[in-house]
Amino acid sequence: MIGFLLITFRLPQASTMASMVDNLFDFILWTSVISFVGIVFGKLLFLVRFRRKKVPESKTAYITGHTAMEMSVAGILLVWVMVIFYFGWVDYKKLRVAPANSLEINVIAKQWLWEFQYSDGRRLTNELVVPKGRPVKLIMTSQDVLHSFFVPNFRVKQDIIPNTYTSLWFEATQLGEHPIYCAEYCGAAHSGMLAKVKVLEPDDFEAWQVEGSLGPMAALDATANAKVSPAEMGKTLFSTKGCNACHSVDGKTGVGPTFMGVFGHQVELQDGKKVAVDENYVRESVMDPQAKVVKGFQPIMPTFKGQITDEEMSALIAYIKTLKEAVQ
Ligand code: HEC
Ligand SMILES: [Cu+2]
Repeated sequence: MIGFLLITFRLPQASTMASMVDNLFDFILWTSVISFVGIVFGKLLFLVRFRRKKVPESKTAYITGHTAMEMSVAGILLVWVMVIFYFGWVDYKKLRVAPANSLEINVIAKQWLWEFQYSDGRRLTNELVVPKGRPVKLIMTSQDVLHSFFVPNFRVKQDIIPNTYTSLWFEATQLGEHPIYCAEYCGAAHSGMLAKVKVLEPDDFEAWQVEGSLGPMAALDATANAKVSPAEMGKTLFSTKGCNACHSVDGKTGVGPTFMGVFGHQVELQDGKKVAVDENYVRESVMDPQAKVVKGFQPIMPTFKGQITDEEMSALIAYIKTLKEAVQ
């Protein structure tokens, strides 16, 4: 039986999400199996019990309906669906909201490979190294088409969309290597868009960070060897791209708002609406400045569309993030 196969060939539960997702899956599977068996069994029973006989005993009563029975069937189904909904909702919230102390890693997906960028400037291709027992938040974008980041052993999956950031988090519980797949058809070599997550003990992870192994592909990349962190690169861009003409980083208001302490907070717009300053908001503010204009400022910021690459954008965001601790 399918259920039996699914239980027998279960993938390793290698993250804190895994058992949560599996439990809900099992609940849906087994309640469905039970009701399927019940329905088939009932049908067979009725088939035999009410078959046409040579000598009719008596005519079956003409039944037009049975309110109590109909309501109770509807009621049971409603409760069943609501239980699924409730656990789906609780799990979904856990899956969506990364803990505040997460280790942040940028992910760039492209035809047909994965690039992982750490806050210290380290980059890896097709290999993601993470510590065990610590939440990891991936901030992901695509350089070309739709992709989807999928780690079956962790039971996590998230679409990756060009020109916008999506995120995903997990906490690995099993050491070793776990495969990463692209789960959104993205062209000829989609099926070859493979990578792995390498989970290390926290101590080994720290040692790895210090030792500076850059991965097999990174050696080919001159900028990777330089190990400039995204935040440092962003700081440079902040003046080379001319952001500093209008924005300060020390709290002073200029032509534009200061960047000190804005990231992760709410900002009020001209129309009175409030928005959270996150990766997508910053990106939009730079690429399409007039889409959301901050209250008290003129809509005079020029667009930087076509002048800032995805990588530079992520670097600017990383830099703006570092300015958030300065206030409070
Ligand atoms: C000519 C001046 C000017 C330049 C140059 C400029 N900006 Fe702006 N920027 C503004 C103004 C004015 C606003 C506020 C009005 C608005 O939201 O459009 C703003 C708003 C923003 C916001 C939203 C801030 C908030 O507090 O919500 C971000 C993010 C931003 N700019 C990023 C940048 C970056 C990054 C650069 C450099 C690549 C840059 N800006 C260059 C004038 C400028
Ligand atoms: Cu892909």
